[in-house]
Amino acid sequence: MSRAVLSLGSNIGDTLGYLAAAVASFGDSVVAVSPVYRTPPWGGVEQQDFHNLVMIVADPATDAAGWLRRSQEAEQAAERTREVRWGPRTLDVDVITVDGVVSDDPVLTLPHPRAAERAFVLVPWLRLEPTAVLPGQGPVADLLAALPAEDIEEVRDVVIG
Ligand code: A4P
Ligand code: MG
Repeated sequence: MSRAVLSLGSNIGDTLGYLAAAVASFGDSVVAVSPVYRTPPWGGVEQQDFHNLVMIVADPATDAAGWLRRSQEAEQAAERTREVRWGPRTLDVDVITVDGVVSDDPVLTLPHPRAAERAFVLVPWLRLEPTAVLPGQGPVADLLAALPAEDIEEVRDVVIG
C-alpha cells in the first residue's frame, strides 16, 4: 500500500469547485481531506489569496510517480496553464510525501522541498494528522512551531455554507 500526502491550492475562478473536483478525481484512494483554508499568497508574486487543503490518499497500485501523474491529471482537468512560477493558478497539486521516501530527483522531489516553510501546507496537515512527520525533517508540529506566528495566524479556516 502506498500512501501520499497531497497539497491542493487554487486562486483563480471557481476555486472551491476546482478543489472539490480534484478531491473527487482521486476516488476511492481518498483517505482524509482537511478543511479548506484561506491563505495569503506565498512566494512574492502579488495575487489573490488562495484556498488550500491537504489530503491523504492511499492505493496499492499507485507508486510515487503515479501520485505525481494523478496530481498532474487533476491540474490538467482544471485547465491549468503554467505561466508564472508561484503565480496564480486554477489548481496546483503538490506531492508533499509518499510513505517515507526521500529523493532529490527534480521530476519528483520528496518530501516537497518547500513544504517545511509553508504554513498553508503544515496547518491543514497537522489538523488531519497530529503526529505527522515530514521524512528527514521531523514532526510537522515542530516544523510549524518554528515558523513565524504571523504565518500561522494568516492561515484561516473557510466556513462553507
Ligand atoms: N516536481 C518536483 N517535485 C514535486 C513534488 N513533490 N510535487 C516537479 C509536485 N511537483 C513536483 O511544478 C514544476 C515541476 O515540479 C513539475 O514538472 C514536477 O515534475 P509546477 O507545478 O509545474 O510549477 P509551479 O507549481 O509553478 O512551481 P512550484 O515550484 O511547484 O510552485 P509551488 O511550490 O507549487 O508553489 N501560496 C499559497 N498561499 N497557497 C498556494 O497553494 N502555491 C504556490 C505554488 C505559490 N504560492 C502559494 C501557493
Ligand atoms: Mg506545483
